[in-house]
Amino acid sequence: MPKEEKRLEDRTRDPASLEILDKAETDFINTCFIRADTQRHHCKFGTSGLCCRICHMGPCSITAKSPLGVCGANADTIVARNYLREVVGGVAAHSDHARHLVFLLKKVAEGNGGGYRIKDERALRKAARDYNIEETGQPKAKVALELANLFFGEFTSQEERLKTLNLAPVIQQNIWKQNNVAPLGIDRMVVQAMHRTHIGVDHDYRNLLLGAFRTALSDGWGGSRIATIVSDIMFGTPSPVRSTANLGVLGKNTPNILVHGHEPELSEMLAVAINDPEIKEYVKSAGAESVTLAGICCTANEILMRHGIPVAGSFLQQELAIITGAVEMMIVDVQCCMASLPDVANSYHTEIVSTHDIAKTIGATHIPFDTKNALKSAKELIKRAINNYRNRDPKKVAIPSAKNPLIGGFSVDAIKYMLGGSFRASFRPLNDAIIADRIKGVVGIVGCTNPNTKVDEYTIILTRELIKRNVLILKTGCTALASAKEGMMTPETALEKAGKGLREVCEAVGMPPILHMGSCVDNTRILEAATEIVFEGGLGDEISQIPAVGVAPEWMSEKAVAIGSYFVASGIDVILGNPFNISGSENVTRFLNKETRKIFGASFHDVSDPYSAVEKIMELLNASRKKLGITKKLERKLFDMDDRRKIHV
Ligand code: SF4
Ligand code: MSK
Repeated sequence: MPKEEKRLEDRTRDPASLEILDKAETDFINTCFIRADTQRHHCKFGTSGLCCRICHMGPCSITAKSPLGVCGANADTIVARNYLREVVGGVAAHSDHARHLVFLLKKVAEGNGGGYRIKDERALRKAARDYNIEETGQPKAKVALELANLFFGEFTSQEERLKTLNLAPVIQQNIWKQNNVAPLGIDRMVVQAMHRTHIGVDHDYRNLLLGAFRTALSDGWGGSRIATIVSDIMFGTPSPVRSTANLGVLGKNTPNILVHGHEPELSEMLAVAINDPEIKEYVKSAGAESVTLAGICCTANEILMRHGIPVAGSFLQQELAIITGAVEMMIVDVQCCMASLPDVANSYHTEIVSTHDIAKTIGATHIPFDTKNALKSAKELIKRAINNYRNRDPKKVAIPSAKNPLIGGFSVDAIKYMLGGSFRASFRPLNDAIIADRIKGVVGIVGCTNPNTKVDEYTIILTRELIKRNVLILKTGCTALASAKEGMMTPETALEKAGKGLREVCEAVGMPPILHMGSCVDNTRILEAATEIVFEGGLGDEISQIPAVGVAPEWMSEKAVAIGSYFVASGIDVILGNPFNISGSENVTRFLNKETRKIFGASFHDVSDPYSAVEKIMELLNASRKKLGITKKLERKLFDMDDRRKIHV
């Protein structure tokens, strides 16, 4: 073991991952964990944000002896520009994902949707009403076309602010207008951000950072929100569903197909195709009873939320899944799919199939996904994977036994139904429980996993300690999968660990204290939930007043930078388990970690240890509670059917 290498048990707390990391050593496979060791001495100019590669007079790096770049840019400008460019990367990824879905909605509305249909007409009509589109008595195709065209306008709008901003509380909208951060069209924001960070344009760090918040808002109240809305219309609004998570979901005696990435079009069709009689017959001819379809990363979250398809693992398990030797095919699309996958697959029989023309990797088989013939394409991919089953080498197979049951599928609609009942869906019982101090507040724990820290550790400790302290947890992305793998997403297990007040509320409404709300694009469901709490009343008139905090414990991607930024700009404090690359500028650090509080009512907080994060979160929640004057515990009052009937909706 090289001197720099971490001990196995310091890499991750997940037993399945540990088992396969051990196998990786035996099989001589280079994984991201080993590469993280060799890359550990990160360049300090990079980590402090002080490296500028924006023009070819440089690259310039700022030091005490050379405090200015060739063009005269100082540390503040360079750090702020780099931060804004990270936000742009995240916004572009989420929003392009949204654009692809809007194209699909349009095709379906025009009758060219291949095998796709509008699965949730209720969601379509609600979205139409939210955007002031007349839907009563109108055929759904007409409504869908009008909505798709409106959404295209959200990308291209040159002078008008995003219509999606109107879904936020009015005070939030006013704050954005007053500070000139209400975004215009998403594409315009992305282009403008790239323009203002070109050499010789915007040098004022405050202006650049406000530009970053504006661009991020075009994701949180633009691209990502649109992606979630359209996914729910096309594929169904999630409702609670049982599933299982971790590498143990892989079948020992079945061909295993993993879907990995983000966009749900293909995975949705694979989830349908897997049950097609033709596939059932085909797999028998290969000597197996059935095919196992499972997900990795956020595609896992998408098909878990709507179909209960099992989760094989989170971001850092993508290579490990292949090393089990039991994966016939891994189908990838966009975002978070490692460049190393074909190299790892080379040592086994796994075929890596890329499906998106903007996302190719040398060594992967590229089979563009044809949405016009989606079912046929999906079936062909499954058959190809089944054909590869005969190449599995039993001597190379080791599937960990670890897997745990979970409940996913908590869209805002689903939470409303759980709280208020089918006929009086409402957030009222939640607001009342917060007011009565049975629930201290709501915390969104989101984001990725990162091999620079012990995987899942921060997330699990934080979640466990917060539910003990009566905090309701909303989760998305790979942090949701961390809890799922740990077995904390079943009502029973989690309820045993929750504090008395939270447990009483959850038992009364039949809801777990940790709610899986979807993929990283679905972080907007957390904003939607915060907005519902405001609209329900009694906990402030704007998002920054409600006792709510966001946490990105083990984040790694540019999308996380965009998400954190739109949370703060929406009035939600954000705890970062690992800091942004901004330490090279005191001014930028102060602005993001303090001064935004005066603008948005929220800021970032760097807290590298989960126990300190718990303290910080409780301090923030209690401060909000104090401001609202809700510090006293009220008598326990459980909502029965009579109470639910009285709820005003
Ligand atoms: Fe250097 Fe300025 Fe060019 Fe950046 S933009 S590389 S600081 S000269
Ligand atoms: S997949 S962005 S590692 S959450 Fe959305 Fe997971 Fe983070 Fe990718």
